[in-house]
Amino acid sequence: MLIVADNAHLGHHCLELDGSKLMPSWEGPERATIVQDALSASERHEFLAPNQLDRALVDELHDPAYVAFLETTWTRWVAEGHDSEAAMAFCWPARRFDGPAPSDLIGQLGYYSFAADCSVVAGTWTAVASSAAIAQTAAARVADTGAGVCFALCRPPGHHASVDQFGGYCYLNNAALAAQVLRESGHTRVGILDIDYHHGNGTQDIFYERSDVMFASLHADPRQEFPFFLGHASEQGRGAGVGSNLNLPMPHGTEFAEWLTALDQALAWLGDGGIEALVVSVGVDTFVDDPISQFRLATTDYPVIGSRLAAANLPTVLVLEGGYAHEALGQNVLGLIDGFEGEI
Ligand code: SP5
Ligand code: ZN
Repeated sequence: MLIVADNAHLGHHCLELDGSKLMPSWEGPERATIVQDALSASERHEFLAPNQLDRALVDELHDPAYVAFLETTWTRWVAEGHDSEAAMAFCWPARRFDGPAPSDLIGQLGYYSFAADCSVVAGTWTAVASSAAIAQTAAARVADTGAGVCFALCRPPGHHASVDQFGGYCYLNNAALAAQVLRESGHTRVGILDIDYHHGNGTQDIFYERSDVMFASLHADPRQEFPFFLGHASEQGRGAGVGSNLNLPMPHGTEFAEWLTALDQALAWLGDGGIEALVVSVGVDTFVDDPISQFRLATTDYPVIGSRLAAANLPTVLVLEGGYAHEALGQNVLGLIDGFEGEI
């Protein structure tokens, strides 16, 4: 398979509030290296570097003021004299707070984020821009060259990033950008299938009022799991988007048989919607030994998932999201890709 990847993410290693302690994030640079090593060990895969970021396309989906904020946060943080290694908020516009963006940097950090599981460090913007460019390049390969499938080895991940908020280790929404590239290349309706353990709240937010991009997500029930405040089955879209959003939340402890039934349901729903291309948010944090997740999928399940995705028989962009069990991460991603290519 064609894999779009590069090493510009290496300088992004941020801090995460875990319990009441700031720790190195579960989402670290070694994740992409592990996946890259597993894929390059198998000679069936070819690597391609990303093209330069199409910033105008980013500004179509995200608030341009938010994108400019992300680009300049670290420089502003340093200029203000902070000596800590990560820029983070401590105050967020929670329920009943509804004012405009403040002028103060720490106020803006709260305004433009929704969680304290990630932060902005010196290498964040370079990594975020590269990750988004990887998704755009992978989608352009599928759209322009007729490549049937391409894997975007994105880091940081993207599916929690909304129109104007970062969180959940995500800053720009890579899968949403891939879908928009496919739309603008002439696919009239595109489906996004999100199989990460966590709900893709950001992707849902970006397309919630659109019917030309359908969004289906399999995830841990938000009553039990991050991102907690979005991802319920009752969320079906708004305005023109009503009927174009499908959430299939499942309880902690979900086994593969039940999960696969939900996958087939989501694929059937997207198929009934008449999608012409597919973007998959590929999180492998559904793995039984994932350190922050509570589903029970096995390494042998990922090739089965890959073959189910291939059976949709659509131009497909696979976009890497979560997966934190380092010892199995490479094998799980490789298994999904090999299963997609019929190598099981
Ligand atoms: C892309 C993605 O998978 N983002 C997930 C973000 C989840 N962040 C919150 C994690 C909280 C982990 N707390 C686990 C404590 C285990 N000791
Ligand atoms: Zn996840």
